[in-house]
Amino acid sequence: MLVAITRAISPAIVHCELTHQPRVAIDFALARAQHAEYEERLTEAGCTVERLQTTPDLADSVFIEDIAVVFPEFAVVTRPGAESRRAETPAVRKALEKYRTLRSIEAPGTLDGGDVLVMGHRVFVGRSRRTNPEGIEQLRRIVETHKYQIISVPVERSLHLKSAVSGISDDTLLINRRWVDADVFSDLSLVEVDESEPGAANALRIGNEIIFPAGYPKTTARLEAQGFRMRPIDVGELTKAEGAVTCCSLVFRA
Ligand code: CIR
Repeated sequence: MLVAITRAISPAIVHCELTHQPRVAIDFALARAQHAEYEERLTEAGCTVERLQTTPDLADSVFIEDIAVVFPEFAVVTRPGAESRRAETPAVRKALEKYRTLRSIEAPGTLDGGDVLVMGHRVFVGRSRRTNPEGIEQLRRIVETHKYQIISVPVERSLHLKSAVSGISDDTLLINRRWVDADVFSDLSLVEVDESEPGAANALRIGNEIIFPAGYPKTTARLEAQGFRMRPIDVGELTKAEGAVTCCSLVFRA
């Protein structure tokens, strides 16, 4: 069974963390409708969706990807780089403990799941504003016992590694080369986002389907031409909070 854990949008999303974008008004009702549609896409792709509740103080709770990294053998509960997000972890821990043995990132380490790109047994980890070298080192110690290799990647031009590059098949990445150095991915196939759509590198692959933001028609057409099965979704309100499609779920086989 494929499980997708999501988390409700908090009304405090209007006070969310912002790094690269100016604050613009978020229509809460529309954001909720878009999130519900996103969950429908997950269901259509074969996932059983389990939505966690939120509380009024957890501004960024919908972006659940940052709170854990789920491997087939175990899961790691993170210590998010933004202090305002650390209170998101207990509910996610509780939800995951019925599926996996859990490990944790501890202070002074910080790690956001949005910085972790798993491709087979290789784990690319963004060294970013949110993920520090100590967090990466802790992750390395946790995963190496299961034969995963950590590759640390500098991230300076985007919030997370997966804002700049994400997996769209077992050996293919969708990448914005202007935001991340592509050399480290040289033995994988790379599809570049259209130059006019720098935010398009975050795609959520589920099996043979790609859940993808509707606002990037040129990159969508490019991927369709290469045979990818695109499932567009309007996540415009979540984009205003610097979120995209991978960040709103934790998808794994139960
Ligand atoms: C934050 O800055 O933490 C949120 N406003 C957005 C997090 C997006 N997460 C992700 O792309 N993995």
